[in-house]
Amino acid sequence: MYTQALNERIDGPRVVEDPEKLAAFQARIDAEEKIEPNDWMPEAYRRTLVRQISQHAHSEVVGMLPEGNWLTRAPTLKRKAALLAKIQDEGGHGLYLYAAAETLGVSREELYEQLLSGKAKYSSIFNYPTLTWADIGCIGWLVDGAAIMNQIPLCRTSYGPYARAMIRICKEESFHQRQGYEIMLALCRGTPEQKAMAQDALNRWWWPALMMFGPPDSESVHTEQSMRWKIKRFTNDELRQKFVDATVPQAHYLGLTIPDPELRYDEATGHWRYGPIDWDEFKRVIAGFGPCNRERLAARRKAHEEGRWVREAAIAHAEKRRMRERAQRLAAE
Ligand code: BYC
Repeated sequence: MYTQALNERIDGPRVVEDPEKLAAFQARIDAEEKIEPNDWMPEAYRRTLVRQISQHAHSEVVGMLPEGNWLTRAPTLKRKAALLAKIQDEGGHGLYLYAAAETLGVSREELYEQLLSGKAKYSSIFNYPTLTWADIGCIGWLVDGAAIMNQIPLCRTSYGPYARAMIRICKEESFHQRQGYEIMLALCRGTPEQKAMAQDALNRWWWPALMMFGPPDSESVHTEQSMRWKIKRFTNDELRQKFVDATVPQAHYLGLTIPDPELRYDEATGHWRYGPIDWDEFKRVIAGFGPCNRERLAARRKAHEEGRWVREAAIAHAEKRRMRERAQRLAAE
């Protein structure tokens, strides 16, 4: 029943599935088997994956923009080389993820069109501006840190191509997080002005980083079903708590203050308890009204337009090659 209900919420006609097939599919999931592209799967499972994987891919390519803003202003050659490598990795992550989504019967062009038209979502975090060099440190430390927390469990997600893509992505994310933390460490050990810049960046990025994990479990539309299908292995709130527990001591090591007056260590549970998150801000940002939504989509549209001649040339070249090969084959016959 829940499968049918889910189908109504996700784009596409409602599909009524064969209960026997559904039960056999769930048994495979429960037995921790990986689902592969040619296996039977409920339509709602396929749509959920296309939605999540494509949003993830879009987040990677939009996520290149806030950091790209600092490439020409990186403080040293070494910093510039590391940042450049990180941004290129993100482009690569987008490509693996679009390829994983394509195994579910959608084309990359179709998915990209959904991003450019504003129909598809991408992570809320990339709609915030990067005002100082410390923001690049915070993106690596907090944004990639949150991404790792969310993505390590995705290496065990039930859909094979997604799980395999995530293994490689997570290795690279780990370097990204370290380079960010190292930027923060250098700033915090620097002049008082540099430390103040690090604190200011933490003040601005902390709450948006917590929002990356998605709405609270009580309001998360997809969590319950995605957990049953083992697409998600932890709920949004569970991952958010793991992130807070891992990150607070790192902030203390830097000598920085987390901008949350209600933050306190709970001896009984061993968890850091945090204050209320501004979910109205989150809703505004994912509805398209964050500080940089327009700018981000405009940049992606411009890049797509400027790359048109490359795509056309590649298609023309492939066509020419195909014709030549065909002519050679005919001549040989
Ligand atoms: N931003 O029912 P829920 C990176 C949407 S890339 C925007 O909990 P779900 C990086 C959600 O899509 C980081 N939208 O959904 C890159 C849904 O809307 P729809 C990206 C959000 O899917 C470059 C609605 O809210 N990571 O780290 O069960 C440089 C209800 O939510 C957000 C991934 O994509 C958000 N933050 O759980 C540096 C990881 N949160 O689709 C770093 C894979 C929720 O019904 N994705 N929404 O219109 C996931 O793990 C899950 O999709 C989420 C959401 C935990 C994000």
